[in-house]
Amino acid sequence: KTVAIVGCPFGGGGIPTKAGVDKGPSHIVDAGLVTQLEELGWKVEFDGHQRFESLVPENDPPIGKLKNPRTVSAVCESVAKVVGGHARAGRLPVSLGGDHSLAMGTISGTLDAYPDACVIYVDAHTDINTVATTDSGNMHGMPVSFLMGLSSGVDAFAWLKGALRPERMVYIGLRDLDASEKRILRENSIRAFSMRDVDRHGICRVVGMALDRVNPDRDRPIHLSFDIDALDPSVAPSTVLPVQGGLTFREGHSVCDAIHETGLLVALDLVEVNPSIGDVKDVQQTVRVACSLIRTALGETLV
Ligand code: DIR
Ligand code: MN
Ligand code: MN
Ligand code: MN
Repeated sequence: KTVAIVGCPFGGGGIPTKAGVDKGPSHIVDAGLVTQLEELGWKVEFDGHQRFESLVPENDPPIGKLKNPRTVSAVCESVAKVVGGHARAGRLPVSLGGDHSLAMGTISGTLDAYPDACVIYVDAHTDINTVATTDSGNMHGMPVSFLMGLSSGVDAFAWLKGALRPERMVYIGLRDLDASEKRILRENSIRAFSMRDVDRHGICRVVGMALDRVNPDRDRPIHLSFDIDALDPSVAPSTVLPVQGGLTFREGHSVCDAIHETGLLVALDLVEVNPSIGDVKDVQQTVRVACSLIRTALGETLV
């Protein structure tokens, strides 16, 4: 029962004018995450955050619209090796971001170790724009397309296998999609539970339906990729792209709780905490919620 904290201080896939997301991991660890998880009975492995400086090319001009493509690729390849290594050794990697382009690394690592794993992606956004459809060129809006092999032909990402099958991944919390992304979901029959589904059915039924889709026999390992912006901005204000109408504090925790209850969680991401957004109280609140979600996914109960 060992957790490995993989701190990923990286914002190269984020919105250039909203720097600071690379400071998320240090804030989350400094808030006491290691001790909190030890108190839950986990053995916690953490020997400092990942260091990406040496991987970053001196010159990284756009490829098509993609911003910082070689940097994002090199960082994610390195993260994939680290996460995959922990998973193969039987440790549960908890990756802290950083922007969500990191999911190309974390989910690749999980799939290397557990080829039959499924992914629960909790986010306000689908992050599934392709090389052809991205408007912004920011790669935090694209990781899922690369993981599914929908963005092929970029040499810099040759290492990425594109092995994630559409029926093995499901979204919860969506409310801010590009038209191109809605089309990609339809064309690939990707199951997506938006905030409208949460309104109608309640979060517990939504998580149940999501699991029925990706894990009908409840026998597949689960990778939970949690973007803090899935939560309402009133709950988690310090994030890169806050969108109104998100999950409440309890709904966010219910997702984590239900996933923990399956006993199938093998990897967790908590990304997009940006300590440069909002005032000191906003940052404190967001970091506290992030730690609390992680604890719940790892078995903390209320009573
Ligand atoms: C937009 C925003 N769909 C894009 N995506 C974001 O840039 O591709 N994802 N913010 O997190
Ligand atoms: Mn995201
Ligand atoms: Mn998001
Ligand atoms: Mn994002």
